[in-house]
Amino acid sequence: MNKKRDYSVYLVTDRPLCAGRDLLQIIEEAVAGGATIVQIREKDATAREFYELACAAKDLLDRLGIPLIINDRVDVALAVNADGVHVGQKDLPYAEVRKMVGPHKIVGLSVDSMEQALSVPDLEVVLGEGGFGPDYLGVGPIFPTNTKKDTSEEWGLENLASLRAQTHQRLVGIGGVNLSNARDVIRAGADGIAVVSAICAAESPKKAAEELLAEVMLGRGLE
Ligand code: TZP
Ligand code: MG
Repeated sequence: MNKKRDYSVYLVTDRPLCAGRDLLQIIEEAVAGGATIVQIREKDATAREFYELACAAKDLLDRLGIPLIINDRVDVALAVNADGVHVGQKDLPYAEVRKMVGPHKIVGLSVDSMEQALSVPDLEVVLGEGGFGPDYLGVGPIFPTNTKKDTSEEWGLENLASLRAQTHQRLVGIGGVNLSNARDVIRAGADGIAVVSAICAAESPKKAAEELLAEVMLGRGLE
């Protein structure tokens, strides 16, 4: 199935934040509420644990028609035939990842600073004709967050808006994004919001995703 690539409400998972609840259940509820894409992010899992969780998530998200992205691990993404992979500045370089997964998978790249965001390589040079850039840049943290400890300095809305004015890349804002500021992140120029705790730790992941999607629509000037 050709899944729609929609970054509006991008759920990034974190099992410790799910308070003992089943991750697949949380994903299913979030998608029922309006999450448009899901990234499995496992910082402490073994390769086998990650693989098994990713297989189960792939089955579920294929049924729901929602893209599955794997954080960090290109091998796991390939093994489960995920829809894409997300890498940061300490992971394999973007051009290597693109070579490994081919032109059709989604590849997202985290950028920690304006300098990094504006120096995403010209991939026609790196990969030859037909080489191309990431499907989206993960820009963050936009606001303070307790979910990721080793973050760079916060971007803030002004820097996000400034980046928007200087690049045509698709931008997804992450870090401290919740119901109170999601609309502002979209207004500053992000194409979507990525959230961890705002959905994983919510009492109702479905309601949380529903409300976040409504804020994204309002940020775009749509009801
Ligand atoms: N990358 C930058 S900030 C962050 C990641 C994975 C964590 C965001 O978590 P939360 O709970 O949405 O602030
Ligand atoms: Mg990473």
